Amino acid sequence: MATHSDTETPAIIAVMGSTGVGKSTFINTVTRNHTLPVSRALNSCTKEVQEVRLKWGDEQRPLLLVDTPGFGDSSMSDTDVLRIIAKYLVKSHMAGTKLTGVIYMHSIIDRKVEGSTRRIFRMFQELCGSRNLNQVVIATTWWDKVDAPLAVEREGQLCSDKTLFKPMLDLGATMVRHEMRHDHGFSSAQNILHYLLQYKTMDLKIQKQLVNEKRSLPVTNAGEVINHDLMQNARQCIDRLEAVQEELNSTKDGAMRRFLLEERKELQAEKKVIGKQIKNLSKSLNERSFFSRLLGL
Ligand SMILES: Nc1nc2c(ncn2[C@@H]2O[C@H](COP(=O)(O)OP(=O)(O)OP(=O)(O)O)[C@@H](O)[C@H]2O)c(=O)[nH]1
Ligand SMILES: [Mg+2]
Repeated sequence: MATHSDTETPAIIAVMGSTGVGKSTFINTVTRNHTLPVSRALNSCTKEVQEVRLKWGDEQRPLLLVDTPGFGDSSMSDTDVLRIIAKYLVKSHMAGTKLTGVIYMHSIIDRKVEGSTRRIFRMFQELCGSRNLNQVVIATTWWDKVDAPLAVEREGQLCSDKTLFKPMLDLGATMVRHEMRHDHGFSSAQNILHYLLQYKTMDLKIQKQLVNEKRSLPVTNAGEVINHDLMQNARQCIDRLEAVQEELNSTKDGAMRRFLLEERKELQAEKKVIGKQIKNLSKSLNERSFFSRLLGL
């Protein structure tokens, strides 16, 4: 039987998603060892992109699984996480190594899908590009901790809601249950990889935009999704601050003034946080030079 040599370019599959959904656990399960740290604590765990090499199937095909930091991280903004992933994708694109598939993990335990998470879904779609979505598997996790009927109901909503996974599924992405109840999820993980490995390699939309079109991260479509909301939040916060100030100027009622002063304090704190995020963003704007250096321009 023909075997694949060690020097052969490996198939690459990246794993992305929010923090704590089980990305590193998935990779550890496939490799049947615990190379990657996982955390039971409330803090996010993976801070950098990490590659894990293994041999796949009877043919011993070289395979590279790419673990990524989770969105909604307890110590990094989503922009920071996107920047870390984008850097990795640019480097690998320039090294001539291409992805064969992407797994997006989502925990079925989440009782609500917040606006920030829905934004990550949209960002992820833009990161991949519509044409590549047939090489995307959306894997739901944590089935063992939710009542089956409830989990199935949530899964149905995830599939049918236009602000959740419906747009990606309509464009060819596949949604599967990654259940850990049987063999700790080993065969489930194998099925997902097996499905993705049938495809040829692809260029993600964000790779094309960063490398071929030489865009900077904030003006890629994925970057814009994250920035758009940030700018909108900033505008809303400033408008509300102005309105509160006007009300304060026009009322003499003691109780009302105390209430408004409290609200102003909260809004000022929120403005400070948004300001920090915008500063972070301009840091990534300067990455034009980082990518230019990388491109040798
Ligand atoms: N019960 C249960 N626990 C899970 C499942 N998937 C992951 N876990 C646990 O969830 C915790 C976090 O898992 P990780 O693999 O570190 O999650 P991650 O997505 O890599 O998180 P970040 O690195 O922070 O982005 C660990 O304690 C895992 O054992 C699952 O399907 N069911
Ligand atoms: Mg992790």
